[in-house]
Amino acid sequence: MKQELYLQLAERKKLGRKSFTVLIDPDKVDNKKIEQLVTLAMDAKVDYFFVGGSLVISNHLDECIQQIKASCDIPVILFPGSPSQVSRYADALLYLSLISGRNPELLIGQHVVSAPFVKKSGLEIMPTGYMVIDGGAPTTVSYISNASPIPSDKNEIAMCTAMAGEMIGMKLIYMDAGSGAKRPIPEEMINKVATHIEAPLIIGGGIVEPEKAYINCKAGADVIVVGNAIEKDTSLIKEMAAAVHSVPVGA
Ligand code: 1GP
Repeated sequence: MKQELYLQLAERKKLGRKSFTVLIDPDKVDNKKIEQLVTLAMDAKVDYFFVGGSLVISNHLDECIQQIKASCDIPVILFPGSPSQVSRYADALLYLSLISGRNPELLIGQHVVSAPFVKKSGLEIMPTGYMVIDGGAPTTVSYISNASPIPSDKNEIAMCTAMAGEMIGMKLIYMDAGSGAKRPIPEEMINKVATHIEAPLIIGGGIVEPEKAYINCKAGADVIVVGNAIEKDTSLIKEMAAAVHSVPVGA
């Protein structure tokens, strides 16, 4: 199985180099917007694109990814809200298992149904322990997943969940307060989790200020994901990327 991007992330983590990712929801972009985002992302030296959403209604996922791939070398990683969001044009797939919930469909059920299709795609598969953290209000992901998020002050639960996920074999841990969360994940929780796992730690949900992205990295995040705030103000791409990349290497 391909491992190129995972090995790159693991190496970056070893070196203490932080990565910035722009999340693109195919439902919210047209060709012109994609062109604008790609130009800004290249200029800002964005490390990755995540493409997906909890509820992708449009059917232009392939087209969206092909356009990004044709215009830049930034790796495109699928962040699927459902098994239908698989495109062979991407570079890799976050193979998400919702380890913070107790919904068997999202832990393993949907994976079983889609396994042959996913394997046939030829994508790099990145086994990812996905943890939804309470962001202060129900988000699309918390509603769709039909699973309770981890309360944002229960650092030990988050820590144990991430540790268990890693020991089960998850290569990445993604803690998400949900798109547009009112409250992003507290630094204390990020720090607690980061100091107890070796897998690269992805953090997203409700990050609207570059300072918060920076603080999260200092607390132990390896990858910062921003979607909503950039949809509203694309100039944030540059500021967010600069903040994440300004974290001293090895911090
Ligand atoms: C959501 O982590 C991502 O799944 C990003 O969240 O859209 O709030 O930046 P935002």
